[in-house]
Amino acid sequence: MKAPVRVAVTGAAGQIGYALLFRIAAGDMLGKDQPVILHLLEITPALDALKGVVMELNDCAFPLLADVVATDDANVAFKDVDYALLVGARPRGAGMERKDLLEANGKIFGPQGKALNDHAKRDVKVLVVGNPANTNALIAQQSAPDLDPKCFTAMVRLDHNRAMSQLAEKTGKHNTDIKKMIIWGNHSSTQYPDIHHATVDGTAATDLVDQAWYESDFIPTVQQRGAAIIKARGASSAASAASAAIDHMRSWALGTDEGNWVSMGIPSDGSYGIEPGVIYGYPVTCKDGKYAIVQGLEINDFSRARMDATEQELREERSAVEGLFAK
Ligand code: NAX
Repeated sequence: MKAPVRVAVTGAAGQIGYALLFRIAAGDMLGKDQPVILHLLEITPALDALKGVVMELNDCAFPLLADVVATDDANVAFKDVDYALLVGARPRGAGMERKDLLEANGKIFGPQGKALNDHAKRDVKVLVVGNPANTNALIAQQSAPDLDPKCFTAMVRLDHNRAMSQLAEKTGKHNTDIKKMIIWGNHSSTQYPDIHHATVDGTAATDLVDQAWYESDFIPTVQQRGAAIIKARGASSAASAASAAIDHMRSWALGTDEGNWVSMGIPSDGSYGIEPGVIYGYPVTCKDGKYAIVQGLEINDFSRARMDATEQELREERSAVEGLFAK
């Protein structure tokens, strides 16, 4: 059996946390041969609830769960961690403008970035789930000057999975038949789900669906899926978000399948003409614990306009938070 790795989860007593921790402890994220020590971070008022979650984790008697650390101190939560899933965030309150939301989250992700900088393993893999995920990831990254900027990623995998599921349903195939889906840009309603490179059971997706469906049905459905779930369930996506977080980390740590790729929000290096530095959804392949942007894809005018629109939103978000990086 391998030596245990340390996995931090913030917002651990929240609804995504509740759907996430048990799957990590069961080995779904890092494999059935990889023991884990869970580091759970919550705000002080949620520590009692967190205690209950820890009791349940223990009651599962998971063979792979080596230990649990539960705390309200980020310096303890991120000590020596190999993986960090930043789920806890400040939700948008009534009458809150986007700027207020970014600022409130800056107060969370700045200090957490600094704590990761000071305490985490040097090759820590950080996934930000808490919204606005891309810009929260940027704040944490900019507050961690001693860590490689590539350690910080944001989750667009739920959007990626939603897009695969929609295309599978439309074409009467299974989601395992869908390859090479892409979510470009921000995890927000400006995200661009791109099927131009996708295949369905080996056939180009664009040969199987018409442009009207793609433009007027598929794209808005994927972009607004989160809102549709809130309307139906009376609560935001939790199990599917947790599942996507598991998928994101698993791909990053254990690699992507040959002949396929996944979408990850990562620091732009200027690929595809995107402003360097913003955390942008890209198609990536992963190998040996590292991700690489898929290069050389042809981008038509339809895609270009949408990729630029979501980039513009990320540039604006970045301008709004530039003063919030923790030093
Ligand atoms: P919950 O409100 O159920 O849970 C959040 C938890 O975070 C709470 O227990 C809270 O006490 C804790 N928390 C708040 N501030 C904290 C801090 N500074 N340190 C540690 N813990 C803190 O929300 P949940 O439904 O679990 O969603 C969590 C986040 O995921 C939200 O920001 C949500 O918008 C975001 N989502 C992101 C998605 C994505 O695809 N990137 C999809 C799902 C989800 O909407």
